[in-house]
Amino acid sequence: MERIAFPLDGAWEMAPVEQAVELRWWGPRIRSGLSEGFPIATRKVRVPSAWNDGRDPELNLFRGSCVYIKDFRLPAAFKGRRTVLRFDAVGQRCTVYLDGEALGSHEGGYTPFSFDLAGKAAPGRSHRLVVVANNQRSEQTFPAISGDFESYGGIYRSVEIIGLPAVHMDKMLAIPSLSADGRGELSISVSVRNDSKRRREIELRAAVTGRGLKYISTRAVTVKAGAVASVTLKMRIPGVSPWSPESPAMYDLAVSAAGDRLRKRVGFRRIEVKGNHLLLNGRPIRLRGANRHDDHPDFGPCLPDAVIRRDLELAKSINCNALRLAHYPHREKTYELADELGILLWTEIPFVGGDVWTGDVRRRNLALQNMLRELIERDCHHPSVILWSVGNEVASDHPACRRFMAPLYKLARRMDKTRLVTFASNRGTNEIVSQPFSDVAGVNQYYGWYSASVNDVSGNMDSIHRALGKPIIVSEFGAECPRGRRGRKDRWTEDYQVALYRHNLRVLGAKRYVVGLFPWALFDFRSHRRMNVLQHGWNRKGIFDDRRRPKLVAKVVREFYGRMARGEG
Ligand code: ADA
Repeated sequence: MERIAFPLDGAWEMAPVEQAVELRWWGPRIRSGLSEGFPIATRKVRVPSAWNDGRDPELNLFRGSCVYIKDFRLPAAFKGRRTVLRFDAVGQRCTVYLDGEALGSHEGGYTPFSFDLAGKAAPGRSHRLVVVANNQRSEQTFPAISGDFESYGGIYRSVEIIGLPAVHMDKMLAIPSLSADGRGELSISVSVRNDSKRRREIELRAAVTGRGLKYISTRAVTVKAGAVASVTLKMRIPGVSPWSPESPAMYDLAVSAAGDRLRKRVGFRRIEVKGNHLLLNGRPIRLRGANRHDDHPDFGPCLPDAVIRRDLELAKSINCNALRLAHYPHREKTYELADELGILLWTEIPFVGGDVWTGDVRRRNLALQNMLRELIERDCHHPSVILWSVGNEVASDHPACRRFMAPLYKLARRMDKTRLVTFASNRGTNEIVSQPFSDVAGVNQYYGWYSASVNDVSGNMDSIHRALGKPIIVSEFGAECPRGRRGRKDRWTEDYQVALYRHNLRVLGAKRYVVGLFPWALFDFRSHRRMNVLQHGWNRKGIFDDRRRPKLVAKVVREFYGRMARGEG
């Protein structure tokens, strides 16, 4: 018996409510989804979508809670199955109720989570699902107030109910890499649950196929009635083609247990740091990158697959071989396409700013650990991902911050020994987190934009490198201008952006300890913090504008990265 899915995307009812007051007064009605008599009448929306994606002017600036209501009946095929309600992501935190009863809450707007509906939902009955989503920011949230991008709110990725067979796999982590002798390595850890009333002896089977290869590994597993068995399967596969940006060789992985089957696409590559070098499959590589936000003027954070593909192709068109997915996990399709198109990824959790040594520090650290765990669980099979980043521009010159970040590094390394761990710092030589913890140091610098002169780039980067003693990825540099604004009257012109890029690329590209360049940013992106006369709610540091039209600087990057790719940079 295979697992089945019942999609809950499509038409939902939705109403905005003010978090503090209305949830207290109207709580019981809201939890039950009794929309008649709600403080604000419900409206029809399509899930997935974000309420502040720009399409509804009334809600575009709303930072608060919205209630989503959906009535559904499960099809007969769900009879006798354990059912699980799965959200691909809800921005930014939510509480979920089924038929008036709380199923639980989730914090973090970018990764999947699920609730067990065993004994709570069955075919033949009508059910009411209520989701209260909230997108407010404070110094205690992740991202915090200072985060320079939109906090999208709502059910903006897919929702479904999954019907599981009696024996099924709960969670699967498949981590691929490449051994020094060229074998494909795959570590598969999975929990097998037996919901039946008798003990089951099953065969766990993993098959890797593709490119003329078929490699199968099996393991006998005994699971008592009502119990869960955790199993790890290690495969060492001869004859694989290594994955790389030039040759992104992908394979199909199918893991099955008593009829339940999970599929993923995997690829095999090795990433390491040796001295001042970054090595991909044993050979030095320099990352020709850019920073991308998961954002679009027409779709907010719900970019159609074809638009994501086009974004990645645009990155390749300016000779990028890498992207930093700032500052949170992007839609999973992005990673699938990066695998397929051969783009190396830096991916991170939304630990952006925030006052990390006040309030309930422990609770907030656990919330971040959970975001990191969910990111690694979701994306650890993608060969494109080479760097887990545990944050951006936090107060990493402060001892309390170092203590706060240590568990995040530890968790990433415990879950995945094959990737590098980093974070993006803007604390220059005062940095006390990258030095002890990062495999490669991420450095954000805006010489010539926010600070002093662009001529400071070289000396300052050398000082940072001396202080940290490890290879550096310049994770941000850039200048802002609306596309088409020309001249020399001030810094906000395409001409100034070009000059700043030319200097940074030339100076940083010549430093061999700089193993990656990630200009800020690939595209202009929404940010309501950005309200000066030239911004109107957009951060305009893109190489392309919000509609993906190139600025003059696109040619500068394309030519420089082209030379770098040919080994001339
Ligand atoms: C910071 C931050 C980015 C971006 C950038 C800017 O370095 O990490 O999120 O907002 O500044 O444009 O100022």
